[in-house]
Amino acid sequence: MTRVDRLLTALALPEDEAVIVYKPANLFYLTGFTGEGLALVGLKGRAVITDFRYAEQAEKQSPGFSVLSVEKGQTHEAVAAGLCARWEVQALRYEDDAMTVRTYNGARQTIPGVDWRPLTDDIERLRQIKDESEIVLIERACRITGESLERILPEICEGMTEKELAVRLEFDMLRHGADGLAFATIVAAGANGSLPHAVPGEYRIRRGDLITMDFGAKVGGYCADMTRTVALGQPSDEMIRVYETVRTAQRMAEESVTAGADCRAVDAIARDYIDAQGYAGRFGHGLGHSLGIEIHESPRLNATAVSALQANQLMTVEPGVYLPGIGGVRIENTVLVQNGSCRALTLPTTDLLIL
Ligand SMILES: [Mn+2]
Repeated sequence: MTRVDRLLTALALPEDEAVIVYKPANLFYLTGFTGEGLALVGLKGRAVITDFRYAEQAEKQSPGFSVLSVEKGQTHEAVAAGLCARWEVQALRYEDDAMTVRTYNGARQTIPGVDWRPLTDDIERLRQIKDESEIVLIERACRITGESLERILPEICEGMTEKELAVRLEFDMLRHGADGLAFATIVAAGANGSLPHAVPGEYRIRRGDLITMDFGAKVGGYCADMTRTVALGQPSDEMIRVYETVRTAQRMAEESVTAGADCRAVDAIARDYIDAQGYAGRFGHGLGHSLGIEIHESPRLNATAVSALQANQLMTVEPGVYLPGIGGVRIENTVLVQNGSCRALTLPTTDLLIL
């Protein structure tokens, strides 16, 4: 069963309806196509609509789809309108979270006579459960990410800027099989560590600093996500205590990740522990998120989550403690949810490493 088959089944799509797909991540998931364009799928046909630049690529990447190219001056929606007429489409399901108002208004004019019905998160829900081939790619991305950290750790020295360390991690991942980066690398040293999403800058690492590195490789279109915090020279007793608190919270939460576990309860395990150690309010973000084609996917592990985990979901488990003006610690693994347990795919130790 192809992914499109699974979508059509999940939607119980009638013969006279079709799905129009704009969102790059959904387009890639359903068709394999990585260029610009859109897809139209229904019981009567499957098409990728693109332009001359990507037509040959789409033929290669999207077996089972007819590939249509726009003529000069023609819109993708005009081509879609022709297909809708031929397939006698009465209603189109569309990505109400992704189409801009302008695209939506234009498409309604160009494809007349159809009802527009929001998909909400129907495609994203399918994407939550990874298949074998997706797990292999994420596993590979995580392995490259972890090995890059281990290769670069010995290079970290006093005076190195955050930006230089970030570039070294990125170059190493790309040299060792990553196709790209899953997201913009975070390196935050010393007091900058209190900024969960710090942008690596010109700050020069000093002895006694904790250094938080949050980064990931992308392989075959799939993301890895890992954070480690290490010390250059002996850190303060205060930061060692913060480190051990976060490490214990991370381990406790990760041990609770299993198919059937309540997403909010998993978050609470880490949060309650951190609060009880005297850091209430200093762990100001959710415990984790799913990931795959996109770096942030559903479900989430946080205080408002309502779902339960399922086998073959990928989750991050990433508690942190942030002390403004002093520094911070975050430790993050990407894990594969299984029945009865989970398996960490990011392998470097979470012991405090003092370089
Ligand atoms: Mn993350």
